[in-house]
Amino acid sequence: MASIPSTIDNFIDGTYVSPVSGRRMPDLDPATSQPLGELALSGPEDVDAAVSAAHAALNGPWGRTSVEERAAVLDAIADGIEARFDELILLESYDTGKPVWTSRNIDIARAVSNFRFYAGAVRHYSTDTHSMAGALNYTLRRRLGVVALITPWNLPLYLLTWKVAPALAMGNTVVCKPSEVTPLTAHALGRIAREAGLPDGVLNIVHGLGADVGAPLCAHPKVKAISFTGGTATGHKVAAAGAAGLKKVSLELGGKNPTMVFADCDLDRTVDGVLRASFANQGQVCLCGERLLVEDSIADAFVSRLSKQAAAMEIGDPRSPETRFGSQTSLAHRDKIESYVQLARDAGGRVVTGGERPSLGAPWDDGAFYAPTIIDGLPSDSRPALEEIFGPVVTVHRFSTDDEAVAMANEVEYGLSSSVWTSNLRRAHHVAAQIEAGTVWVNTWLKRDLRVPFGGMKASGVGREGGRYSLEFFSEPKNVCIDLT
Ligand code: TXE
Repeated sequence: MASIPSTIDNFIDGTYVSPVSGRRMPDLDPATSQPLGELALSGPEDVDAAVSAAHAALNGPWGRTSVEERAAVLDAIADGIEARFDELILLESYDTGKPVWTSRNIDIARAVSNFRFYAGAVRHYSTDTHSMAGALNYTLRRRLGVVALITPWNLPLYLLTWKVAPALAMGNTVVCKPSEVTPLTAHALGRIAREAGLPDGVLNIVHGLGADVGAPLCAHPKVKAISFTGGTATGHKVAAAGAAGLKKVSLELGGKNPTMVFADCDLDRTVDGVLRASFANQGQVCLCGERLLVEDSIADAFVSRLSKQAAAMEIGDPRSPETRFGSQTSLAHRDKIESYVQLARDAGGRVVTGGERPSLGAPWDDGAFYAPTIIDGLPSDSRPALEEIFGPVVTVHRFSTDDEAVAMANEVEYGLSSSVWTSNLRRAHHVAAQIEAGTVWVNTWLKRDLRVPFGGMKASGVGREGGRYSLEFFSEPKNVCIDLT
């Protein structure tokens, strides 16, 4: 089995330490419900120790590093992740229930890319000058100081490194709060960063529950900014804590993303693409399309093809290289998904495929498995069609005109992403411009250039991360005006 630590301790000031309270709780393998290790249940005193270490490190060697020195450390961390690639793949799979195929090709691969990308981005980042009559203005960008990075359980190392890399690139020190559901790869990152030469106190990781660790971290007076990815409900709490302290806050929250399929789409390519957009990572990606909007004339045929491919997905042992569909990340989350399917049934929805726990035999029947599910016949304004389920459940809705499709796409409170499948170029541009979402993919899904602005609007968040957007979030601009007369 992967080198899973028996105790998952905090990483503060360059060393692994137990929580002051000594309290712990089991970290479970969601595919079998077996315990993996004992997670530190930290509290405000642990948060304070981590923030103090981060604050002190600002005035240590890290505070005197150049851009090139910081970029070199980011590259060294990427090397360290690569050196432990197979170990991290297994840790992520055991912690989340996702197949090792997903962990290898999505999660850990992207963790390496995040560090390599921001090493390059900061090397090439430049600021502005503004020349005026009799004076020259130039913009300096300085680090913020200690920043809080709070992340969820669906893509643990992928999303944590997406925040750590740019924050460090701009010279900040960080206190990370990974999800209590999936602590293992964050735990491993501490050692990797230390061995890569990151000075003690620059990266700190505090484990525990949101209310006990996340909330005091957001409220801490020495924390200058918060970057949060998680649910919209918690996002409201984080925003309120940030506002109280006038802190910069970046929120990447939930979504209820429309997948819009027009009759003139390339059918084979669209069925494959929509299958991924619907069920990648067991539907646990904030960018997944849970609302399938299909043009009337092809709807029955499209749904039939999609459900056949969904039913054929290889579900089972997440550690088997053939598996493409693992377990949800907790029993509690699987129960939430199940409750929405029941709600859909009660509302008259027709389950076309899935809608049940697959029977996989021991030890998987004790796990949080749920079959990929497609539900037809529900109004597009019913609760299962409007609320974020965050699992492998897609509701189908029909439209007959472009305007109707756009209206259905925008009727949700969220605005994170959308995918549009059509061969009509004019329609693609026109529809993309009208959809209320931070990202619109056309004839593809989850194709990611890390330089682009990434984030949502409405209930899906505030702010954008990615490329210079992240570098600028994690820094403070200052204008200097030099009189030349
Ligand atoms: O997220 P939470 P959860 C959605 C999905 C899911 C719902 C809740 O619908 O069902 O969010 O998931 C920490 N102050 N997404 O419970 O609660 C918490 O410990 C500061 C979408 O995982 O948002 C964890 O580390 N921090 C999402 C992190 O916040 C607090 C991906 C996220 O937890 C806190 C995952 C507080 N008061 C779930 N309370 C996406 N956008 O990708 C909790 N936390």
